This record gives sequence, C-alpha cells and structure tokens, in this order.
Amino acid sequence: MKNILFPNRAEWPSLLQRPVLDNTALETTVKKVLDEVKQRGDEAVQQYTKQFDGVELKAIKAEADEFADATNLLTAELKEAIQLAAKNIEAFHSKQLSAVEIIETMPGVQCWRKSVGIEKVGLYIPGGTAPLFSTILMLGIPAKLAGCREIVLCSPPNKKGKLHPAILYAAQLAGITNVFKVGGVQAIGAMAYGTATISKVFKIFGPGNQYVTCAKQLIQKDGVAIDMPAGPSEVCVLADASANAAFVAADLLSQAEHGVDSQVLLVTTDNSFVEKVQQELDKQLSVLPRKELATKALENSKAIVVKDIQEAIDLVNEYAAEHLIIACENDEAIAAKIINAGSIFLGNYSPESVGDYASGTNHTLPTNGYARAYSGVSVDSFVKKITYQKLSRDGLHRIGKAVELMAAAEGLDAHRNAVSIRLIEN
Ligand code: HSO
Ligand code: ZN
Repeated sequence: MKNILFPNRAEWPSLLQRPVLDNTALETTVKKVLDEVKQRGDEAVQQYTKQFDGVELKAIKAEADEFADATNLLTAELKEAIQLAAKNIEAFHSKQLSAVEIIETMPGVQCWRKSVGIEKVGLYIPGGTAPLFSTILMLGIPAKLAGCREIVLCSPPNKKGKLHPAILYAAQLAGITNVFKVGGVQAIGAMAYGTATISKVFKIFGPGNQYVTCAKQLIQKDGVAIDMPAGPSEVCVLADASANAAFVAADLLSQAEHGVDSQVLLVTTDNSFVEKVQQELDKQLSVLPRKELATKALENSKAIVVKDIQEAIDLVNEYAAEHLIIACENDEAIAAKIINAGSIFLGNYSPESVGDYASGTNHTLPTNGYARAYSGVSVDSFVKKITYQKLSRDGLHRIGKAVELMAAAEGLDAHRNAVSIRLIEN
C-alpha cells in the first residue's frame, strides 16, 4: 500500500480517483455477441458457450436431478450456513415491504401508492475465480419478497458443463427454478432479448467482469433496466488509535482478494498505525491462497494519514466507498456524520465479510463513487411503485377550480376541459 501523509484538500480528488475503466475497446466484441443472440437465440448462446466456456451442452437448463445431486454434494455444515444466511437476509429484507396507505389529500380526493413486483427479472451470477453463490441469496430473496413472478438465473458452466453445487443449492433455497448454464455476454443477451429457452426479462441484476458490465450497459439502450452501474469492489477502513491492526489488515485483504482491480483504502489519524497494518498485511498475505490477486490489488491501494477525525470524515465522504468500516472508538457518532457510503460496518467486531454473507444486509452495493447518489439492492430494486387516485364527485368539485386555472395558465385548454365538462354536468 502506498502511504500518503497529510495530503492537503486540493490533492484529495486525484488521490481518491478510481481507475477509469475504458469499455470502448470491448464494446465492438460485446455488441456483436449481443446482436447474434438477439437474432439467433439459443443457437448463438450454444455457440458462444462452446467458444468462451469451452463446453458443448445438450441442454442449458439445470434439471431436477442436478439440483438433487448438488444438495448431496454439499456438506450438512455448509448447507446449514447457507440456510442461516438466507434466514437473516429474509428477516432484514422482509421489513422493507410497506403497507399501502390511502392518503386523503383533501376531502373526496384519495391517493395511494402500491409496490408491484417487476414481473420478470434476470439474475447473473459469475463463475470465474470464485462462484459467488452468496449473491443468489442477496438477489433471489428480495426478488421473491417483492413478488416477481418469473426469476431467471444465468451462470457460466465449468469445463464439465456443470454449475457449482452451492450455486444450485442457493438457487433452490431461494425458490429459483429457472437456472441456466449460460455465462458472460451471451447470458445478458439471452435475458435481455429472450430465446426459445430463456425468457426475456425486464430488469437484470448481478455482478460480472468488464464484458458483462459492458453488456449490461448496452442492453439498457434497448429498454431493459439494470440494477446499478458496476465497478470493481471496494472497501475503506477508517481507523483511529483504538483499532486493531490485525483486524484491519484482515478486512483490507478480504476485499483485495476479490480481484486485481479491487479498491482498498485505509484512512487513519494515527501515523504509527499504518506501519502496524502493513506488517499484518505482509504476515496474513503470505498464507492466502489468493495472494497473487490480493497483492496486485494492494499495489494500487493507499493508506492516507489525516490530521484529525473531522478531516477523516470529510475524506471518507468525498470518496463515497461501497463498504466503509469505522474502526474507531466513537464509531456511532462518526457513522452519524457519514453521508456517502454503500454500507457501513461499525466497531471492531463488524467485518465486511459478515455483511458479504450472512448478517442480513445486501452485498450488492454501489461502487465507483455511485454511493453519492445510489443505494444498494433492496426489495425496492425489484418493484415499481404504482400510484393511484380516486375522486368522488364532491372531491372533483373541491379541486376542480384550481386545476382549471392552472391548465388555462399553461395554455392547455383540453386539460381544463377534462375538468370543466365534469363540473357542469348535473
Ligand atoms: N464483497 C462483495 C460481495 C461478496 N463477497 C460475495 C464475497 N462474496 C461485493 O460487495
Ligand atoms: Zn466480498
């Protein structure tokens, strides 16, 4: 990690800048795959699966026997762990459902709003270096709670044409049966445009590599919604002298092991703490199976020492981290002053890993500074909110004059008439 001492505020923007991801080079390739899937459906999906995943599949849909095999392959312990996580995620997200409330804005004028599940949604679960089955729970459980009628899940098959058993188990636990062994751009294309086997969906969720991210951006232009703009995962740890260097290093590494482009930032008021964390990083890194990925990620990472806690808060707010860990004595008072972050972890005993898997909060969060304006995935991401109104005759008489006057002032006579014609009726 690069150590930066007491930078002045003018330097902050360049210090906190994320690496710029340039998709333009990929775009032609990605567009070609999307177009082929749009035109040739399953045939193109099969062709790209052979080309990119190196496997020829007779059927892309996971069958009941594959779900059953998966259940048998997992240890009872892991299944119980996944169940515990699912239970907590469900408990946390179920409280996000709100009851319909009818508001009488004036006598005889009733307005209300109802959340209605997006009818068809698609979940993308990457395979790659780590099978992120936890993401199935994070997306599938809120989708079910929201009342989405059709949930499609796509994930790339391995060289043997199989999905990781935990992916199938988590899907089954979340009640998702439409699981397809399709990955990459072809999966995004299939869900966006539909094929004979894979339904067309209205919104696509889930992380992915640069190709998948680029595909998600492109299908938006064709009217399919996406969860949020994605970038490499990131964590910022804000630590004071009360923090534990070994814990902090472990948290930084948990994020760094996601990929070479992961972003890791340490902000502290205590200069000597950086050295302690560095020693811990070296120690813990040497025994990590994914040390190469993590080492590369750490090379692009920074430790910033600031003069006091207020400056630390300002810096952290400017960065707008996906995950913010506040390892400080006054964690709650500091958290109250944070205005930009995806998810906040307070104190010395709330590692990001717990939120990544099992505490109940969602791990699909805004990266790349989007936490300034975006929230993480929740039940809200899977619904649209329809507003309703019903006026009585009296109600229209009460409100009508105001509408007539406003419509006339905007020069929209047809609008005014739609009210007037009802007011003169006897
Ligand atoms: N930290 C990741 C989520 C994850 N971690 C899944 C482990 N599995 C993105 O926020
Ligand atoms: Zn993680």
